[in-house]
Amino acid sequence: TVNIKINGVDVAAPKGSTILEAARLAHIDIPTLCYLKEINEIGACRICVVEVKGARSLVASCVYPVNEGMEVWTNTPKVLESRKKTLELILSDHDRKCLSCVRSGNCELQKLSKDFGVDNESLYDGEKNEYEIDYSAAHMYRDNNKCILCRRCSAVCEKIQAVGVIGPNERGFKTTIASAFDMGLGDTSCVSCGQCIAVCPTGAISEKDNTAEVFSAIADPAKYVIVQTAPSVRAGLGEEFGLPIGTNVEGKMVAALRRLGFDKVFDTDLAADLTIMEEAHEFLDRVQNGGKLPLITSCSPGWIKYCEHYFPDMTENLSSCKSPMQMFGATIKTYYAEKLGIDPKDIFSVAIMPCTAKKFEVGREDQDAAGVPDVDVSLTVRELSRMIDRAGINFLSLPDEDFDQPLGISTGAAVIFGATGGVMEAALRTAVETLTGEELANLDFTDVRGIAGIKEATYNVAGMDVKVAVASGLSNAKELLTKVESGEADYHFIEIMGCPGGCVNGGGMPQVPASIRNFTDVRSLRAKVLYDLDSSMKYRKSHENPAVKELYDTYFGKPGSHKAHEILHTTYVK
Ligand code: HC1
Repeated sequence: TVNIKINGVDVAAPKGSTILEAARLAHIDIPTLCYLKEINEIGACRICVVEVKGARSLVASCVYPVNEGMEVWTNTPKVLESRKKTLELILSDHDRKCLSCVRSGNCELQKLSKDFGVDNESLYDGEKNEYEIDYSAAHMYRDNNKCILCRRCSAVCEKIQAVGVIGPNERGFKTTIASAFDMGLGDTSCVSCGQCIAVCPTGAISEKDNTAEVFSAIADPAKYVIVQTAPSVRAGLGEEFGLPIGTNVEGKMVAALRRLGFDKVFDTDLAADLTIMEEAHEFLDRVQNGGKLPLITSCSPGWIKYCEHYFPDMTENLSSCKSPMQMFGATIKTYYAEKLGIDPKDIFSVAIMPCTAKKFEVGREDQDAAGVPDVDVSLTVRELSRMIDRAGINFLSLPDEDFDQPLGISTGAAVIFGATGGVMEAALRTAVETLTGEELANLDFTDVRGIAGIKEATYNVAGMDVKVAVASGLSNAKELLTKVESGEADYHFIEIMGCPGGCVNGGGMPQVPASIRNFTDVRSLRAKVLYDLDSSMKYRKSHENPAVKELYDTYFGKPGSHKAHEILHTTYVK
């Protein structure tokens, strides 16, 4: 360790720590703006400056390493004045329409401005850049008038997602974050993962808001409006209402959706079980009949788009299963429409997702089993919380309610889809029991759990060694697939999720400020909600779901049947 003093207090910090990290050990939060741990450590914004004895000027604590005997002050008048001036300079070229900004109330720039007493936002007003808002992508917009050039978005896009479609253009005062040649984001190979939105400190990047369409559909007496909620939504929505990260709000979520006026509140989890039935069947079929291996999961639309753009030769490895969201939408507009005796055109199908790529996915080709879109609108968790606020629903005081039946019945295998490794574990539970014809003694496939970017395991199933791998975050997917392509690694079955940690860390989940995110394992806290649910559920295997059995018995026939293929499967572009 290294011994230093911060604000006169002795601190022993591990060698190699930065001042910022050492200060945390002394229970002092130094404010940051551009800093994102392990993603954007560039010391550029100068909000985290501190005084160090003997240093000629203030230093950026996020990149400055501690040395034995160092003395640091984090709150001197000089430090406070410097941070305030930095904020005033940022604001001089910033669109300050804060009242109506989508991030009002959870904007990191707004909070710092208040904390540091910025009382004149116009102090350094002068020449200003003005930018057109880029609405070209299906899932989001970028408003450079609110961009503070922190570069968190471009760092996450390039380093974590291996996509790299946005970055700094021009220099000096003219610097902007944009795509190559200032193309619209919709014209690039952006995969719609929304990780840039998750890390943006301001309102410069946000999902396209589709809440008005949903309010209109609910108000339209001619529409039967059905909502489904993804596994991860129950593990994140509470954060929007001030609950701690890792709180399960399934019951209140259902109650809120009912009070918003949806005709039926169903659970995407049921379709996750359906996905397992189809995908496990597809896997066994490919193994037994010499089909293309490894089979790769297809639930995550950001991953699918990445595969199509960056690994086109591997699209044949993708499972032909639609994602659970789309399977659910398709089931609603075929099976359930028939059951209700309603024209599928009169059903409005809404999905609440932790994902922005789902907004893109609803518009993909071959996602319209009944001749109309399987899902009409996909909303992020943030949009749902806006709807709840707008409707005056007091979320925290709601009772816990249950999903509607029968499409609200699900299993533990389904709810863990939201965490990286969950789809693999769910598939293994069903594939192993199908192959061996015996009940598994232990349902927990712990080798594929946890937030490691790449996980591998081998299971002996009915005499065959089944090699599996799991990757989340697209740079991890790239690393894994590069090895598969070169022959360095060979697997039978791979799960890939576009966002690091899986859907619990999706681009549509509540935004966690860097001050918390940098020092908290948000992914594991949210994933724990799902694993706890799994272990407490009555049914823990997809093939035991009574609603799924009923669907096959009365409608689809068998997994992989012609009808199942027509309704529940899809195609990809190369
Ligand atoms: Fe996901 Fe999925 S788990 S993709 O990660 O397969 O978004 O939560 O809804 O479709 O079920 C997301 C989550 C979600 C689908 C399921």
